[in-house]
Amino acid sequence: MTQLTFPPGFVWGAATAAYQIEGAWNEDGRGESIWDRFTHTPGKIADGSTGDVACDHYHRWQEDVEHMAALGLKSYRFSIAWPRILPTGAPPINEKGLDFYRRLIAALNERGIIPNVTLYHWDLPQALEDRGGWANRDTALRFAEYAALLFRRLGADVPLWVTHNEPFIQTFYGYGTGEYAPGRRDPRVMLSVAHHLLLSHGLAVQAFRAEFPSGPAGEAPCPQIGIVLILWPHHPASQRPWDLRASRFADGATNRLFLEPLFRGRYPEDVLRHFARRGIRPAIRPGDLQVINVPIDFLGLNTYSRLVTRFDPLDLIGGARQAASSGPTTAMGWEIYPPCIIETLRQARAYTSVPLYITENGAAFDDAVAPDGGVHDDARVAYLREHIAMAHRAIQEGIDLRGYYVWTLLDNFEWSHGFSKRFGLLYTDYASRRRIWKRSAHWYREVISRNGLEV
Ligand code: GCO
Repeated sequence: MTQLTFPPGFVWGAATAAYQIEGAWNEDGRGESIWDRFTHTPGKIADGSTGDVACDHYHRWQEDVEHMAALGLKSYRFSIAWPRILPTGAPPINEKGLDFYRRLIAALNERGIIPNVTLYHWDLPQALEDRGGWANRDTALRFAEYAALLFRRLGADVPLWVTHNEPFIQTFYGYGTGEYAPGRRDPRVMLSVAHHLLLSHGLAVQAFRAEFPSGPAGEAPCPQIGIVLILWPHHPASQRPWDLRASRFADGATNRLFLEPLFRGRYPEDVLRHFARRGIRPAIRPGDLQVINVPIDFLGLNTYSRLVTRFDPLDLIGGARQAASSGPTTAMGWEIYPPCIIETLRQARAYTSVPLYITENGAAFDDAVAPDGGVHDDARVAYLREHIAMAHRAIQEGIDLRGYYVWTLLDNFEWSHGFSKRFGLLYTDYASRRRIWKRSAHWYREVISRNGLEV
């Protein structure tokens, strides 16, 4: 057994997202979001469920904060539901919605748990989708207005702000394949959607700097702002040129399409060319890329697995298809591949020297409450142990990794899978909404209290 110790001040966290846990979808003035509309449309969600109640966190948030304190979390990453603040996407403010987050943030700060707040985890106000959603450039301007308002009202109490969570998922699943809200299958708008999401990020960061000008040189700014990307390490299914090309394209469409504009102020040529040949072009205006390329304070990375790609001539958009994985998988069918942590961090480091966080990592398994009342999720403990060990190796390698967040605090609404996939440290009993600590929660509490683990 070796003891792996993390640097002092390493940020141990857990993450959630508003629509996945809050419920109370039409309470206290909250407006309709694209996820409400989507889940209320029959056939969209595997088990026919919705986020109308979800984990009922909106009413049970105090209990949830107590669980976080008992776990010893140093930070809690969550998102704000835009339609709670601005029910139709634009002012006036719904003060009751703002109050909910104000109270949550205060309770976290009182317990020494750093709030890490995402402005957008996919729950666009439906009123904005009705005007074109992210395919409409105006949505980027509305987002900047919403962000500025939150910076003004809550900004100083939140040390870590995130503009977007995984613009890739919103772009491709929301507007390309339609598997996620708003459920549009319109590949022609995909690149414009990505561009408007990125533009809205840049505009929000500008608004943030206007509210919180940088301090003296050499001093870490507080509060800070960044973005969260999902990065998949890509591996070709074989060394044949067409598989290599397909894998390179998959990396371009998922990872480089976002990394390059954010950190180099340009889109990857090969990806643009690939889409242009299929008549898909982003609506870029002069000056946009400078806005997107605005300096940020940190980068958050979500990583779960890797993608092994083989060429597929029938896939008209990508020419790429994911090969079936040979190793063990999670309940999502995702290969368990711990080096995803270090490969993802290395790719990010090639683009930027800002501090990095793993803002999501975790696994779904078919957890059940045992006759003794416990949830013995040994597979999740093993998954987390191996992935956290990789995070430690990355730090040894000199990567400036500042924190690690488990996805997720408690079992919740897993998008188009509904409640059928459990990722939580805490088990949610959906009949009673009771939370039960899984073995992984007890284990993670130990990791946090020792600031490390044994492998
Ligand atoms: C995501 C989302 C989470 C998911 C998680 C598991 O990053 O995709 O942030 O909302 O629930 O990734 O699929």
